[in-house]
Amino acid sequence: MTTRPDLVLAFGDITEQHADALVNAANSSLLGGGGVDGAIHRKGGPEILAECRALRAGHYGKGLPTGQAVATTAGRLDARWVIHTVGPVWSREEDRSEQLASCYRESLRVADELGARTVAFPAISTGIYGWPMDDGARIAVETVRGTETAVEEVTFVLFDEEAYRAFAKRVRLT
Ligand code: AR6
Repeated sequence: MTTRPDLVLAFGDITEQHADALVNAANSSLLGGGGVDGAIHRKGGPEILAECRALRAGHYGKGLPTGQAVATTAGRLDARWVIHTVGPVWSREEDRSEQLASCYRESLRVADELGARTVAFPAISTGIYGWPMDDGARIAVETVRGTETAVEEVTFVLFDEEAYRAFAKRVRLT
């Protein structure tokens, strides 16, 4: 059955969350980085990186394209899976909103394939990739609200006050 998931806002570090699946704001190498990606690999342990390397050795030899998503184990995190997705780098010249929306849609599609019922997302692209927070929140909330999925609960895990305020405002407006 597909319904609209309940939206929940949480404040803090996504690696402290419990959910069936935690979404990682990765890069196309899948081999780690800073921000959420760094925290997930640090806390989740080497099993996650080992599965990422296996993905690179197989189907994703050229890396995971922007806007797509793929799952691995969650290692030592309090979750069954990590869903890695690659957000677009913010650009003033080019509208990459559809790629950012695709990250949320594709992550939910992968979650459905896995049978995940609860999913936690960070604010994809709004850190190192430079996406303005208000617009990142708009795309996140509109896309999750507009996607048919069997996921029952989506938690946006917001790392600072600005992010929390932007998502709270958007949840009220949408
Ligand atoms: N938990 C929740 N949110 C966090 C955490 C955390 N532990 N750490 C940062 N944030 P970012 P991006 C917030 O930079 O912009 C990596 O190097 C952060 O404040 O993690 O998609 C990857 O390998 C921001 O609001 O992801 C890529 O190269 C949001 O999460 C690149 O960064 C996303 O910030 C991806 O950049």
